[in-house]
Amino acid sequence: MFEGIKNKLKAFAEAFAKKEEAEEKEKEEKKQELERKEESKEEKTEERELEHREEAEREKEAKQAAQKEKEKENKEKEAKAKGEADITFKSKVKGVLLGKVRVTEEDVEPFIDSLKIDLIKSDVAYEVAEKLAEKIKSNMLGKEIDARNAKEAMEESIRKAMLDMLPSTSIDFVAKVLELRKNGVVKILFLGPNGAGKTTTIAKLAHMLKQHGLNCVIAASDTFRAAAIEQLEHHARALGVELIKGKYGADPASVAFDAIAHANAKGLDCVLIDTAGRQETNKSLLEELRKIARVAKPDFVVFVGEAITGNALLQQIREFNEVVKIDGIILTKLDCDAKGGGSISVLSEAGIPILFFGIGEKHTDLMPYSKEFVVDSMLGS
Ligand SMILES: Nc1nc2c(ncn2[C@@H]2O[C@H](COP(=O)(O)OP(=O)(O)OP(=O)(O)O)[C@@H](O)[C@H]2O)c(=O)[nH]1
Ligand SMILES: [Mg+2]
Repeated sequence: MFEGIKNKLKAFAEAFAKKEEAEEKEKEEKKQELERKEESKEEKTEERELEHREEAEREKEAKQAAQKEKEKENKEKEAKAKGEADITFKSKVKGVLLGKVRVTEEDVEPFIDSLKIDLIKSDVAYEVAEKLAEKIKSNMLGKEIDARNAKEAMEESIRKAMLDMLPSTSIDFVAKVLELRKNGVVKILFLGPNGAGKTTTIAKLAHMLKQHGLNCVIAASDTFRAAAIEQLEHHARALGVELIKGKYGADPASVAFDAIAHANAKGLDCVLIDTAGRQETNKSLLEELRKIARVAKPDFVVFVGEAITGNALLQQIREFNEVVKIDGIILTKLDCDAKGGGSISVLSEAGIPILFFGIGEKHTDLMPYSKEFVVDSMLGS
């Protein structure tokens, strides 16, 4: 769990312990008072018994049998009365000792304000942090919690608020490809910023699709970055997947076009089109991307972004989406993302499903979307 929240939970628990301490003290005083009252009641009962016995001694022998009977009756009554007194006393004490504390606005307000700042520091977008804080507050207000478990109650409330904000399901990628395959070769275009993990993710997906009996060809449409083609050749060889490449500096759209023609001719199932990384601010490179999309006419467009980009991720996605409509997102390097807030922001605000998370460099290091995974990687499971 990130440090900020950890500290806040600790502070919250301490504040509650103090609140409980004060209440415990008050309750202890009440308890002692109740006990005192109970003791004096018992003393009076004993005095009465003594009087009875003295009176009985003064009675005639003839009345002794009757007196004994009466004493027996009295004793039974007293035992019953004492038992009842015990029950009410015990239940009162029990209520006092339960230690439940109702969460008030006063308890929660200072915590929520600083939690909002922590969320923003952890890459949660401002508007998302605001919404989360409101949800956490309303989850906590009026709740009766055991003061000893204040930290757990707050943590649970944060977890619930986050889970409520995230979509429950995403697109089943393999099922989607199988569905699109009915209409011909499935063309999937990958785009995103420099070094985000596009090429590695394409290799991971080629492996996954192959495992499901789908044969792919990869289009090496990054003809720009040095060693980009060799990098793909290495993956393709390891996976036993075909690769269509051009020369460095060649038109990326024409490489994509050749790969599609190859897949059609060979009866392959899909074409995975790799593209060069580009920043969302570079107009001419974005224009080039538009051209690739115009030529390849992809059935599905995947944005590959790094979870570690944090707050800027949402803006990146919005800019790319203006150029070529994005159908799904893959967030990589979750294994290196200590903060985790970027994923939460994208999921709740982008309105585009996250298909997978990249969780390492191996071909199998791809994890299907699960909101529990996102929240656990932020809060710790
Ligand atoms: N830890 C980790 N590393 C990853 C993940 N995905 C990719 N990488 C690594 O990130 C680096 C860049 O990955 P690439 O696949 O070359 O990224 P790219 O987006 O194709 O890069 P450009 O084509 O240069 O824009 C490589 O060292 C990958 O091994 C992931 O999920 N976790
Ligand atoms: Mg690449």
